[in-house]
Amino acid sequence: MTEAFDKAALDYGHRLFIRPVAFVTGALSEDALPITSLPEIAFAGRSNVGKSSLINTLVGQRQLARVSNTPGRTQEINFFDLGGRLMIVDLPGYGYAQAPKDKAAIWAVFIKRFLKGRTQLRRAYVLIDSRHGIKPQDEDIMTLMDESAVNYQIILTKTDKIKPDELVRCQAAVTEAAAKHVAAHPVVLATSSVDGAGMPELRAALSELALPE
Ligand SMILES: Nc1nc2c(ncn2[C@@H]2O[C@H](COP(=O)(O)OP(=O)(O)OP(=O)(O)O)[C@@H](O)[C@H]2O)c(=O)[nH]1
Ligand SMILES: [Mg+2]
Repeated sequence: MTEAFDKAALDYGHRLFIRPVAFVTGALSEDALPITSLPEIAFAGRSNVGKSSLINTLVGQRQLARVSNTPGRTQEINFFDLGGRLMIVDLPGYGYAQAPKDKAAIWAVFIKRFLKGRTQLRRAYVLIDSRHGIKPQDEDIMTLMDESAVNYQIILTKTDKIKPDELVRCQAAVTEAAAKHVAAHPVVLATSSVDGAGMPELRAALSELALPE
């Protein structure tokens, strides 16, 4: 399933994302979370799936969120204020096998409590590597959000790395899996931070969740 955005919606999204974006804070614990009333959207997903890269491509700044070849790079919850209209949240990745067990467990609790308890969170995005599809840790996070009534949508990443027919198959399989989750948006977005695929549509979707102009 794809979602159609008309030119006006795409333009509106474009206008939001040319606004200045500012790093607010990186929170390592719940008491360090910023107190704001801005609507928030958060990017969640396995370590190395491309969360920080997606944020950089969305806002058109190469080094806003820290990107790394080393999985587990983003260790705190990072907040970015987009033009005073939307807070973009970069979550630490889950499922990083090499992380020390105790550290991984602390992150998992922190991420889960954030997703469950953050009242201004309008929508979470669960990023899935288009080469790998949905993994058990993704299922866990999705089930947790179903149970906590957190709206979320799946975004396929790194589509520049697969062939068009592989993308069609992956999107169909993931769409079918999403349909089994009550809180999942039925549309699965396909993106690439390298060639920019899916970015205008994602900007348009996010602008609907932001404070109005
Ligand atoms: N080809 C390609 N590579 C990508 C894409 N997005 C991210 N990458 C690469 O994947 C690696 C991980 O990207 P990050 O954005 O740091 O991933 P992350 O999900 O933020 O990782 P953690 O913070 O460790 O959870 C980097 O080497 C990126 O350059 C993409 O769309 N296409
Ligand atoms: Mg990251």
